[in-house]
Formats: sequence, structure tokens, C-alpha cells
Amino acid sequence: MTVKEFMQKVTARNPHEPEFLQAVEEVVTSVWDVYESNPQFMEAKILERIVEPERMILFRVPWFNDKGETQVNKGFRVEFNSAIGPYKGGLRFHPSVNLSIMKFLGFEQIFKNSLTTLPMGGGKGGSDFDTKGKSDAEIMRFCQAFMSELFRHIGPNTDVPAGDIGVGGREIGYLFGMYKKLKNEFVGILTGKGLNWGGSLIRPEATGFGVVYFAQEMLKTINKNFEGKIVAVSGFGNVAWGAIQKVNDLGGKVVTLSGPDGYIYDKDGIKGDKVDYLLEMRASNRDVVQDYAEEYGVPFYPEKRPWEVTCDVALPCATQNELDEHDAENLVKNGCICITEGANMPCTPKAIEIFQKNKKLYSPGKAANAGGVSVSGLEMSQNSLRLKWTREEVDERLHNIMKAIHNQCVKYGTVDGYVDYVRGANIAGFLKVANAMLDQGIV
Ligand code: NDP
Ligand code: 2IT
Repeated sequence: MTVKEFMQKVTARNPHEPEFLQAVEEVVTSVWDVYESNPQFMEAKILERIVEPERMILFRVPWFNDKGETQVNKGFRVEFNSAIGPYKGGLRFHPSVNLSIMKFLGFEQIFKNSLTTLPMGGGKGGSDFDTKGKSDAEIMRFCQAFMSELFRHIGPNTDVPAGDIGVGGREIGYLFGMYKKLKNEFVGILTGKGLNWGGSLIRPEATGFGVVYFAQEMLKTINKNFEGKIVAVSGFGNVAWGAIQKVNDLGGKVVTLSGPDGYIYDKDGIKGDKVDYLLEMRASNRDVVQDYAEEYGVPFYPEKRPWEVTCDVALPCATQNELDEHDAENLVKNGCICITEGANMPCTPKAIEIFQKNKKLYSPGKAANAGGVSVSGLEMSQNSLRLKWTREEVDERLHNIMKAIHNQCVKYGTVDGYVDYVRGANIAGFLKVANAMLDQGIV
């Protein structure tokens, strides 16, 4: 069989799921040599099994808006793979959420979680609920309605959701409260919890910090660092916020942010109070980045993406397929040396091809943004121990995990002196899960 034939079968079985097929094709292409040279994997049909979720839960979420009108949303939880630990992965609330997006994210999570060195399987969930313009009371009622079904499917040893787009500390609080009321149990069924009720220090910052720790390791391979580097960031959410803080700590300067409305350019750098302003922008539920331009008097470019600016490092931190081949060509032309994904699958396959052809440092999200789920794993450990580690201890563990992920990418991805981080991350992530599946028989 060839990759093409394998993909034809997967496509026939999963029609109308472009994001899922995009994620599968990337992994299958990377691991195909390894798969073919290990007859035990082929006999056990590891790849055929790994692309099929173990379980998918689809449910109705009815709730009342502030006018007392009945609203209905879709609820999802894709429990993709539990070979190396309980299902683990975030919840996304965004109007674009559908089964293809849930399956792509759940699939990516399998390999990401495997890379973290911690015992976590892969899953993802969410809803097509739009947080934009909703009142706090509406968000609470929606979260309660969502958990009133999800609670029967999750548990500290079964499936442990967390946040993603549209789900931050506030939503995790409402979801946790409802679970506790329904089950009469105080257990670690979610991560990203508040610090006073089981949350881990550094979890809010973890994804962004991890992205920059990872980019630092990438730069080290060509004897460079963040000092004096100009950095372009997209998005203005949780991941962008954490990444900006760490770039500033390491002496770099972040000059852009973006939203669905366009991007802003701040030549003086996004630092100090300006970083805190990101939290205000997200909490406003308005979803526009233009507010930043008005607050600080900097240029705003409507309907444009930040990849046209001159920068040394690009950190796409918004959403899938937000950086295409034209953006990639612009970045290469303007001298960008390192592209590290904060979001999940933000670069299109054609964009990745351009980065790799030009021998740029490029890392996929499943390696570079694994810091978030890693600290989620550390939150689970602390919950099990009923202990709380210090900020320094969690940060040090996070930093070491990101270095370990980088080492795995270098080990499995180096071809003729160039580190192909896509290949490295996919092979390293796959091997651990594939061997566990083999050990556990055909289940
Ligand atoms: P937030 O909700 O905090 O922020 C999301 C950002 O992305 C916002 O700026 C949002 O603007 C933008 N965005 C979302 N969807 C779209 C869209 N369809 N088109 C344009 N812009 C969009 O989410 P996070 O920062 O948590 O997540 C950002 C990315 O990082 C996602 O890809 C997520 O999967 C990934 N990630 C998150 C982790 C975490 O721990 N939070 C961990 C690892 C990865 P708007 O909503 O207005 O569209
Ligand atoms: O994409 C991701 O890794 C996340 N949204 C975080 C998942 C988690 O369980 O912390």
C-alpha cells in the first residue's frame, strides 16, 4: 500500500472532513517509512486503528438566553486514543466548531500528548457556541447545560478536558461547579482550574511560555537567541498572551497582534501594561483587536494578517490554516528565520513546504505548543498528590519538558543536517502510542 492509497480509504470513510484529513495526511506521510519497516505495526493495523476515534460523544445543549428564549447548540467530545493514559485535551467554544475540527484537534492531541513524556491519551471537545456578545450569565448557563451531559463521560482516570479557544478560567470554573454539583465529588476532572481550587501555577501562561522555550531551542541549533529579535504574533488570546511575556523576558520585541478584524503594529513593542490589556480585550467578549490600536495610538490594518511585516521570528497563535503560501513567501522574503506554531495547525501544507524548502526553522504546533497540556498533566499530578508545587518548580518542569520534546524532534527528524520538526514530532509521538497499542492487543 502507498500513502496515497491509505489516504483514499481514510477519505472515503470520512468525507466532508477536510481539517481532519489534512492532519491525518501529515502524520501518515511522516511515519510511513517507520510503519512499513515494522511488520508488527502493519499486522496489527496500527495506522488504520489510530485514525479511528475510540469513541465520539455528540449531544444537544439547550439553554436560555437573557431574554428567556430557548437556544440550542451542538456539544462534542471526541475520545480519540487512550493507549498511554486517560483521554486529555481541551474544549473549544467557537461558531466554526464541527466534527471535522473536533477530530483534527483530537487526532493531533494524541501525538502531542505522547511527546510531553507524561501519561496522557488524546481527546478534544467543544461546541459551536459563540461567546461573542454573550453576557456572563449566559456563558454560565451555557457551561452548566454543556456539563449536564458531559459529566457522565469524564472522570479523573477516564477523560480530563481543559480550555482552548473560547474556554478560559471563567468557563472552566462554571463547568467545574456544575460537575461538582451533579456528582457530589471534588476531583480533578478538568485542568486550568482556579488557583484556590486545584489549579496549577503557570497553567494560564504555559502554552505561550512553552512555545517560546521551544523556539529558543530551535534558535540555539543555529547559534542564535531571542535577544534583540523582532517577533510577529497572531491572535490575542491565551496563547499569544503567554508567548509575548516570555519573548519580552528573553529580550525580544513583539510588534503585532491580530484578530478576526485585522492586525495592529506596535513598533515600540507590546510590553508592560499593554500585555495586561490583552486580558481585558478577551474578557470584553467583543473579539476585536482594533481596540488595542485605539487605546495605544498605533496603526491598525483591517482585514489583513500580520505576516507581511518584517520580523525574525513568527509565532502564529490564533487558529488553524491562518498562514497560507502567500504569507509564507512574504515571511521568507522579509528574512524571517524561525516559525514556531502556537496554535494548532495554523500553517497550511503549502506554507510548510515553502518554509522547509527554504531551510527555515519551522515547528508544528503538536511539538511547540505542548506546554499547555504538559502543565495540565502536572496539574493532574498535583491533584492526585493533593499537593501544590511552587511557580518555580512548575516552570522548571515545563522548561525541561519543552527541551525533551525538542530533543525527540532532533533525534527523529534530522535529515542531512536539517531538522525536519514535522517528521521528528510525528515519528516520536507515533512510536510511543503505537508500541502501547501493540502491547495492549486488538482493542
Ligand atoms: P483564545 O480563545 O484565548 O484566543 C483565540 C484567538 O484566536 C483569538 O484571537 C481569536 O479571535 C482567534 N481565532 C479563533 N478562531 C478564529 C478564526 N476562525 N479566525 C480568526 N481568528 C480566530 O484561545 P487560545 O489562545 O487558547 O487558542 C489559540 C490557539 O492555540 C488555538 O489554535 C488553540 O487550539 C491553540 N492551543 C491552545 C492551548 C491552550 O492551552 N489554551 C494549548 C495549545 C494550543 P476570535 O475568537 O475573535 O476569532
Ligand atoms: O490544544 C491543546 O493542547 C490545548 N488546548 C490544551 C489541552 C489541555 O488538556 O490542557
